[in-house]
Amino acid sequence: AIRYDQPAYSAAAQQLLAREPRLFINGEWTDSSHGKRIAVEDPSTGRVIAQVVDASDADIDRAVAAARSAFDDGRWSTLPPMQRERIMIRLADLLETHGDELAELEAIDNGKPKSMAMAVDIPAAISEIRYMAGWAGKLGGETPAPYTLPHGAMFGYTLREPVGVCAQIVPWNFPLLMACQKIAPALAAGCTLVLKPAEQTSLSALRLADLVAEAGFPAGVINLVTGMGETAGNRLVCHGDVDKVAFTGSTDVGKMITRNAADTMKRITLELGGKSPVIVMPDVDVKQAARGAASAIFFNSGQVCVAGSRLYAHRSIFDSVLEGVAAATPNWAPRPALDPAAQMGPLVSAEQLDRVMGFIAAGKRDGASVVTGGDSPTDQGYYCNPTILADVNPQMSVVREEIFGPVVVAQRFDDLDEVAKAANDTCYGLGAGVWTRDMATMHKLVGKIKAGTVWGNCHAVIDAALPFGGYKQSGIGREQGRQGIEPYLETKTVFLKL
Ligand code: TXE
Repeated sequence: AIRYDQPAYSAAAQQLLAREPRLFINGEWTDSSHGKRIAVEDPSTGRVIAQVVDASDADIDRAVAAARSAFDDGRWSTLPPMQRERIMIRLADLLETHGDELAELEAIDNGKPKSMAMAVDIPAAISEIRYMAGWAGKLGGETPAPYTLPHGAMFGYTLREPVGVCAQIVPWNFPLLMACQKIAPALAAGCTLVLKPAEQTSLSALRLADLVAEAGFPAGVINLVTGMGETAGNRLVCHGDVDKVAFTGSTDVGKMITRNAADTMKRITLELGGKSPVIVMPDVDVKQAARGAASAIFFNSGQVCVAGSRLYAHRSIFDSVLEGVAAATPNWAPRPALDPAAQMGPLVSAEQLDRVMGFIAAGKRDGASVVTGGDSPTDQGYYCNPTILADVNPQMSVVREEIFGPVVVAQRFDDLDEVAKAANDTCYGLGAGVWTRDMATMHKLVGKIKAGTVWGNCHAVIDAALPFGGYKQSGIGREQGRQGIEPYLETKTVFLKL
């Protein structure tokens, strides 16, 4: 086994790690009502590097109460929209100023290479806020022309009002980006919120709360609670004073949230799991498509909801595509997240590594063959080698279930209808990649594939201005773009008899 050394943390990171575990409620750092803690691990080493609060019911209730009164007294929603926009832009600017530090926190908390966090997570998080800030002053209703009924003149119009207090529960794969994707539309709409990061990755959210205070948000508008899903998360979902839940995470928990939010008829948006196909047609530049297919699955160690985890290559080029993906794997050999040479880091946790290894073992038992990887390069930290499985069939769990690791299953196909059917043979519908130079083929597949996003000759590109979300069991609603702010707004219709 290779021994990996994680380079030393910066002074800024060490300072954050040394902090007393606290919650950010009503504009200040406060102690939890009890002493329960969650250990924070660096997945590159497996070492415990900090403790965060495991919020109690009383803590959650306090955070919700703060968000409730901040919403009810209108301290945020009745600010002139351009002022909300300015404060949001200030937060985005602060994230930019502290980008390097935030990227390091993501690296030591999630395990992703710092260089990747710098290139992807941080700029995308900032864009979410800047883009949504622009909507604050541009939201409005409809005003049809007045008309006359026998009993008098009528004038009707609509108002768009913020939905209220939002519980925002995010996962560990893109901690800061997911947090910003959630808070930005809520803030632009005039909502107040309680944010709960994943228990594995709370560090960047803690730093975000500092920057929230510095940006000048009124107290109680943004509250941050760290804690476990089944307790803190569930308390938020069931809370009578929460109006809306926005969740990104597993499909199983998404279903549970749907059930638990039903009693209070909360508005919900869910961004859940996926098993996204990557389809390679016979006319492509094979090398280029293979490199694309490799990064579609190995980026962020495959811990991406739209990871291209099912590779379908046309029979005539299958072997060379597979060779190309295999040839790319050395570039994705996992390394410690702070190693400047790292392109892929470890998985987030021992639990996730076990889960991924369990899937690989099941695939082998079912008869899949391992083309590359399938193992861990070291027993220290949670590394998994980039893995390609071939000789699979559509019944195997490795083909059907979301693995959420650097594991791709490769299959052959003969024609377009067959591959479209195979691509759709899943309960998920989040993303799909199509590689072809023939635009007629491209458009045909775009039309046939049931997924919230289809990428042509690329994969996993997102943009704050374009909606993101899932068909089928990959979710409900859309985030980002104009559509992303809708779930944070109610519509009130007003009729006036003149
Ligand atoms: O997710 P969870 P886990 C998938 C992926 C992964 C699997 C398990 O396949 O292997 O899920 O990961 C909070 N009420 N995705 O167990 O549990 C939890 O605290 C309210 C895909 O880590 O869904 C965390 O903040 N909240 C995915 C968040 O939900 C609850 C990203 C996500 O955790 C809760 C992550 C409850 N009862 C995992 N239980 C994607 N779509 O990108 C948990 N939580």
